[in-house]
Amino acid sequence: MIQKTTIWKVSTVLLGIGLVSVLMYGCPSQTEMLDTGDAAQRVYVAPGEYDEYYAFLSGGYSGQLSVWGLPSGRMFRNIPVFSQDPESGYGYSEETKPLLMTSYGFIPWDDSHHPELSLTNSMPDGRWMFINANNTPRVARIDLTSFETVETLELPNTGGNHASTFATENTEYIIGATRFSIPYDMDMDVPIDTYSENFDGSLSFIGVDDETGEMSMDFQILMPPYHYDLGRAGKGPSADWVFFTTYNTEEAHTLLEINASEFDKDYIVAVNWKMAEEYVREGRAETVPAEYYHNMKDENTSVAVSNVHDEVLLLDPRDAPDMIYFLPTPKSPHGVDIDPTGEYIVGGGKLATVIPVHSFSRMLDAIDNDAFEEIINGIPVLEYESTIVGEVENPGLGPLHTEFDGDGHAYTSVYISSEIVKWSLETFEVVDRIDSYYSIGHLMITGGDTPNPDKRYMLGLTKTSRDRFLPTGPKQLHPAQLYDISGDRMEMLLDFPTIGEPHYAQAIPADQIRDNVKQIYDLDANNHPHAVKRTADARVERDGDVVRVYMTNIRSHFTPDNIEGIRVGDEVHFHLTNIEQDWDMVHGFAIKGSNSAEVLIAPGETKTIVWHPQRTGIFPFYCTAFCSALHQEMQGYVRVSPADTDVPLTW
Ligand code: K7E
Ligand code: RUQ
Ligand code: CUA
Repeated sequence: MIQKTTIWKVSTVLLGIGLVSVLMYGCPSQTEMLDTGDAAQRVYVAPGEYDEYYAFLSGGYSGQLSVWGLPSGRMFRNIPVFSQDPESGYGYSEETKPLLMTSYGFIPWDDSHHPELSLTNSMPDGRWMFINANNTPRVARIDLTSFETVETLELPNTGGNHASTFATENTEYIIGATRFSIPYDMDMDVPIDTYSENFDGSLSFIGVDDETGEMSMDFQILMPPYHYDLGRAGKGPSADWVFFTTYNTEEAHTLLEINASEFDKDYIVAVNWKMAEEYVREGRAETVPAEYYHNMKDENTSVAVSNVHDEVLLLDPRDAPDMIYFLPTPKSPHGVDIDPTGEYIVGGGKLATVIPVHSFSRMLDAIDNDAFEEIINGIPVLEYESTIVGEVENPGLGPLHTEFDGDGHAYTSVYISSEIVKWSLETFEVVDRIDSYYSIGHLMITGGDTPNPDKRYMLGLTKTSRDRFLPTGPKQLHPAQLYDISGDRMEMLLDFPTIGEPHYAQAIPADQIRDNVKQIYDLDANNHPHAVKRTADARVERDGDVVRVYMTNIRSHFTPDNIEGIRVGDEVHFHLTNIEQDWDMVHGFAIKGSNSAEVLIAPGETKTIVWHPQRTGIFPFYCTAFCSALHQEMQGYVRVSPADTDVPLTW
């Protein structure tokens, strides 16, 4: 039976949507129009000059991470992380395929939302970048000397890892959490309507080795069956804590858009990770079965290797007191963000009419005074009044995410009313607002999530472009807008399309990493098992049906370039070593009829692509990257004969 209340709620939602369209189409523009020439000047980076910042934008459903310059809005690189990339061969080459292995097998795609730079004293140190996979829960590490994905780690017993990746003060941990509650034992086959009895939440603490960056699935915390949306680490006084937002504390499993919005408040979860770590050290965590993959590029050979694990440490808050608290927060909060001083914990209640601001010091007092409303699964719920210090009024409709300028202001993205509101951390009053085009998700201020923001640029990552660019059909790229926030008012400088759907982004001053970036892979240090470092060593070897071609590439020749004696049904491994040692001197390799991809091989690197010839004939292969005036000559032939041929193997 459909109850009246449901009908009422449905109509409120519809009313909301009506309001949304008014706001989206009818909203009078509040944009501070800069003199165009002035805006152009501020984003202009002259030919041959460098940008001030690297910006890293998550790719959302492209599963990638794109690298841009600020303020120019020029794209430098698209780094494949969780998705195969036929352009580079990532996820097709034998060296990179293991990075996409999971307990569900090889997964060629994912949805990546939140990039995070590694931190030292809560400031980006320019060593690594981490990013999450939302769908088949994983985290990845990208090496910022090569801008390549070097490691992926699967999160066991998790249903969608959205709250990742956020780093603690010195990257001791990267945090993760289950977005969708599911039975903690993932193989459990139960009716969905036993949600409240059988489903669980979990938080993940992924350790990061300070020297090598290598990740490890250190422990998980068992939580009530809510949805854990976003995480953030504290800083300064709150550096020992991490925070997560929850929604669906209603424990609904159907019609969530209505049923998970019923309560006035959900929670921000505050976890003392130092204490959790101590409990784990004391042996209070239980070892439970958990199958997950940990894949990493071997430093020596540059070949990724998969390791399968079968257990994880699980801490139950009922056995670990004084470690976790719930801070009631209106209403289905999405983002949680911590101000530069580490004192304010800002929620983004996407359905709330205010932006709630909690105080960390008041939270500690409330804990000391046992100001608890109730205790859920060993987790005390603090009284709302005991932690809240401000409610920003009139923030617009649908506040999501907040960043800071270090000058006493916070900037919150507001999705439904499609704007950014700037408010004071002293008075909690809105002091400025500016339109976004259109429907903003995250925003990112240069250093805006650190203790020491640069009050320079703000990037708004918006969901739809509509009329902003020349139209390209019903589906267009998601835009980003660059704002100058150095003055009292926000000013829009630039509007540009991006790759995939950027959710969050990170920025770092360019001179902090620029000089550490590798120009080549050192050929002498190439210990790939199938590398050939001199043209004289190039060769072809057969072992049963497996043929290995040890091939060198150098301007403008493949060695060998004519191969005969390949048979239908063979498995042919082309091991390609680019023996150049010049910056940016890449070669590509592609062979006709291959159903795999090409590979691009960087100077000094070895990459392998496997080919299964299926019919006889002459198959040309060639270099796909225009590498010299004789690039068109960089080619070869493979002769494929019947399976029972007498043609000898020659090259
Ligand atoms: Cu708000 Cu996935 Cu960070 Cu997108 S999430 S907007
Ligand atoms: S060839 S430079 Cu096809 Cu003219 Cu590329
Ligand atoms: Cu090598 Cu073109």
